[in-house]
Amino acid sequence: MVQIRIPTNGKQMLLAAGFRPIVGSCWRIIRNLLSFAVMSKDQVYSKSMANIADFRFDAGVADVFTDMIERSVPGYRSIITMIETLTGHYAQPGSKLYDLGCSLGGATHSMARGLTAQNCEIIAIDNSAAMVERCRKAMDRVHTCASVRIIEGDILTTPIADASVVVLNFTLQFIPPEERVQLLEKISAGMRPGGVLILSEKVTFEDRHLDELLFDIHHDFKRAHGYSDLEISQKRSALENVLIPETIPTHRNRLLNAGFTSVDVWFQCFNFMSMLAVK
Ligand code: GEK
Repeated sequence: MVQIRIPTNGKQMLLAAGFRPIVGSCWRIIRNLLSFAVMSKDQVYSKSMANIADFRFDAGVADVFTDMIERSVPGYRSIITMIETLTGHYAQPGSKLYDLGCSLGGATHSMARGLTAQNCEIIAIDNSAAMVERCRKAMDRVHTCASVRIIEGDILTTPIADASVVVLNFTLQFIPPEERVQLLEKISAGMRPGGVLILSEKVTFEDRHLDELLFDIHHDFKRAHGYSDLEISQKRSALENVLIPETIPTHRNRLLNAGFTSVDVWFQCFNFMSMLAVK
């Protein structure tokens, strides 16, 4: 995505140029239009912190989330784009499509774009009020043949029913490991035969050399995208007890045991991957 920055003194520039009569009424409209394309830069961990609290999806994170995830997760944009194609392929008429842990609705938006099956409902859920508020605003601008519901709630307690497409795009890693089996069993039980779960996760590797190599390469990726060593190390501490990655075989076996019939990786970039699990 092209990064556009609105000059903070834009309003003053227009006033100085003699546009006073129209500035007041138009400026808010211009900013709203431009805000669609604007990504605020993630500087959450740029200053040295005496104590680093556990990572939270609060308003400060929600404000910069698109920039944060695109500069932190290799392949994120490709996965988001492919969710559109996968939705077109797997969505069944009259079924429900779920985006679990939707954040600002990146994947929800892709599902809406890719959907051609009629009479579907897209349900996007997140337990961060800050994310849900911004997701609702962003989804207001999306045109789709489905009805869209954005719910503030816990995916562990939300019912899943009659689903043909379910997306867990980098969300399962934030669910306590002991809760993951039950969540995947609930998703599987709520899916139609032939439906798909798209599960994207940061992963670890059993091979120690490969694990350390890809861990380091991920940090090189972050440096190449403008994060300082301080930002990388403070964010890593904040995520330590919050984001718990697992190996690809652990994910595959758990999905098969949960009732999915065909499970494999369809995308991988360093220590980030996405799986398809077909019901
Ligand atoms: C994307 N899928 O852009 N219930 C509901 N939401 C939760 C829960 C829970 N129990 N736990 C965490 N979340 C998105 C990106 S981000 C991934 C997903 C990342 C939510 C949390 O509030 C956050 O918005 C999201 O899961 C994870 O495609 O930041 O790496």
